Amino acid sequence: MRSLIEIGGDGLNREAPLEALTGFITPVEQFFVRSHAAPEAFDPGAWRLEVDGLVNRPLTLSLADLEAFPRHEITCVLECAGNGRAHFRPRVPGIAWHHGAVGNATWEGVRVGEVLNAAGLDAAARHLHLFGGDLSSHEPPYERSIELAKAMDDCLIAFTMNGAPLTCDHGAPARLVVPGWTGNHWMKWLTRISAQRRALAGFYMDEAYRVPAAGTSGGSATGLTKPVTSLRVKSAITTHPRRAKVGERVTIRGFAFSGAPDVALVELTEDDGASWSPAELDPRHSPYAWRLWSYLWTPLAAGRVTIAVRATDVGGATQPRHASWNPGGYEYDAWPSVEIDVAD
Ligand SMILES: Nc1nc2c(c(=O)[nH]1)N[C@H]1C(S)=C(S)[C@@H](COP(=O)(O)O)O[C@H]1N2
Ligand SMILES: [Mo]
Repeated sequence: MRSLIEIGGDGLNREAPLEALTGFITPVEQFFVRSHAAPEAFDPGAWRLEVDGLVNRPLTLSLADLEAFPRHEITCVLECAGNGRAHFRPRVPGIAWHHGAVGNATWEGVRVGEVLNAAGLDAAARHLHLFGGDLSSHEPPYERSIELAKAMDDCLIAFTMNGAPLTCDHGAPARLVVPGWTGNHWMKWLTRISAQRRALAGFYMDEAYRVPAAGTSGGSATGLTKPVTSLRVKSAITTHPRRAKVGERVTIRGFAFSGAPDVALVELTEDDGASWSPAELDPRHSPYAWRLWSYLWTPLAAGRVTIAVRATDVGGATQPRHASWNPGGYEYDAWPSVEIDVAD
């Protein structure tokens, strides 16, 4: 089993080698970690979640209190908004992720909506402010807010990942799960949620995790930006031979996902996009989970062949040839490609 690769930068940042991401469920040992500050372990017995702000009955919940709410489970992708950043040209500052800051896991927990309703959510609330237990160990503090509509719709306060209690690296004892949205929304070591009229202000809302609101390559004329939210349609190649022989069939494999929330089509090209052939999609899928795919390829001529892949989601969006450059290096979604040397 290939282990995670330390990627450097502030905090704890590890990504998976793409060739390890071949399963429908990503084991915790191969699941990337992105922590702005070195994570601390929390005593689950002493841990409390504060629920306050625009609520009629502010709550202080122990883990046992939280676990008494109805349990829900979802299998979905967690991807860092900066996954692929190392491949932008010109280069951009920030953690230089290759393509392994992504994984697909089963998360179990309770609905944010049910917890907020138990606290008597006020109709005036529009945003949910999120605070984690690593706040004091980082400057500026990693704190964020999320639109209440998304939080109420399908977000979970999760305590398990792939059937086992969350590890400290992944936010134990409880973290937010935001199906179909980029990882920056998935607050770890959750200690307080606060219903508010307005979005939270601060570096991680107003400066980081934003892309140009208009224009396609590098900026809007107006300088307006918007937050990264829904995952873009994306694919990756995890398995391929480096060498092949004319007339001998080989298998190419990978995964694809979208915030749409499902993938409709994965295609491969060996002629730089002039023609495409569909890959076979694995039957396992659920909304916001990734879809494994495989493609049987028989080379017809000797030489070095570049094979590229693109995915199309159920909303009709297709992965672009080139990613849209932006100063934060977010949403890298260009066609992935590999080279195979074909001999006679
Ligand atoms: N409290 C806290 N939550 C956090 C972070 C953090 O640094 N502190 N990093 C966020 C980012 S940017 C990502 S991509 C995901 C990564 O989750 P993982 O480490 O479980 O893969 O956690 C998010 N939640
Ligand atoms: Mo991230």
